[in-house]
Amino acid sequence: MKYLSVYLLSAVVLLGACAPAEETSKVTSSETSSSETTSTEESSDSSKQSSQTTETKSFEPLDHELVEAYPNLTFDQPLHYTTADDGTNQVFVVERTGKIKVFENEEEATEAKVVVDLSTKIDFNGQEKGLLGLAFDPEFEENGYFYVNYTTKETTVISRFTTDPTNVAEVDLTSEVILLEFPQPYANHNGGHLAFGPDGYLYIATGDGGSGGDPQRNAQDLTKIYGKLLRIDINAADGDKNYGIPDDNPYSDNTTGYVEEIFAYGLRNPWKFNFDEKRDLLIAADVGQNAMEEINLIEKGGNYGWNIMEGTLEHRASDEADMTELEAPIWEYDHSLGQSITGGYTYYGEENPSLDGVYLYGDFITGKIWGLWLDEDQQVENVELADTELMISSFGVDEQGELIIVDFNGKLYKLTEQE
Ligand SMILES: [Ca+2]
Ligand SMILES: [Ca+2]
Repeated sequence: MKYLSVYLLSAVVLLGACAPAEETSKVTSSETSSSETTSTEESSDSSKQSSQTTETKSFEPLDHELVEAYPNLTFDQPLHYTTADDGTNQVFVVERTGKIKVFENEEEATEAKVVVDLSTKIDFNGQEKGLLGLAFDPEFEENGYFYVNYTTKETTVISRFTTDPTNVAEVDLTSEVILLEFPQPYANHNGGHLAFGPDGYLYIATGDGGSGGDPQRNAQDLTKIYGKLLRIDINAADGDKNYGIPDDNPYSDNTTGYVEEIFAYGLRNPWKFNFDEKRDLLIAADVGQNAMEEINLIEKGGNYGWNIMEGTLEHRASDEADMTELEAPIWEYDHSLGQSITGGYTYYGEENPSLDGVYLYGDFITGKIWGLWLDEDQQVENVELADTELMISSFGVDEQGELIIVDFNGKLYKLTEQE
């Protein structure tokens, strides 16, 4: 309990430093700019913080309007938007019901072609099942490889398909090579996002297996694949596996039965993670149980708490875990603001300069979109950017770095800065 107190205290301090930005919202920036005229403890606190920061940037976003990005296109339960980053300006949308579609990244696009239809392979009964992820090989232009994450009736499958990179609208289902397949104990919490890191390795989010509260304590169990962020080397097939384990994975070559693919653990249902390569960050949003939605900065080998903690709240004590070893989220919000976080991306586009370097994310249930500013000392400032009617299932970034918001109801949107 001593460790717990220390942990909770430091978590409170962290959040205290962040300030309850949902309440302050735009007020935060005006308070900051008018701090000279106030002499409250708050303003002296913030100036102290500023003096410790070598590069101070106050986060003052302009107003943003939500607009349809491709008014002529509608999708069936879309949950991901991405590119092959191959300079073709094509973009891809993943539909939960099994199709991946491609179209030219033009506002006036009228047709999205089916790249692959996996509806015969997948099972999408249950709200969180289906085709859940898509990532293109870093060498896609040469090898035509892309990777998907989907559920069958009983399992999760991570597999590779091959297409002609010059004509992606033709994929042969027999080109599938399964990398990983593991049972799903419950229909929910299947993670699903996968993406290549700057290290060239493929990262895969798994949920805690499902049910509620992680009854099997999978997320804290290093012998289980659930509740983890995995990392594999798709260029190093090893024995009977179609991939290799990076030598510096935390449990590579262990003799204790730990899952060698583990990169980080203690996650509940990480719904979208991303690499902010400019700042060398791996950011993961983790969906909460009944209380807290969280954003984590993932470090190799880190334990992100679940199901001992839900955000900075104790969820279910553990006799084994050392509470000082748990990583607190960099940001969290309670269920008065949202009930299912959807992680996004750091914005480095051109169209919304006031969001430059800001991590954008949202909530699937309430439709709110926020910007999280993170400075070099990992002090954060959170501002609500939009309160929408959307079911935000994902964010995506096009080849120009512009951010797309994916509405599970079928349309794609973007934020447009108002002068
Ligand atoms: Ca599951
Ligand atoms: Ca956590």
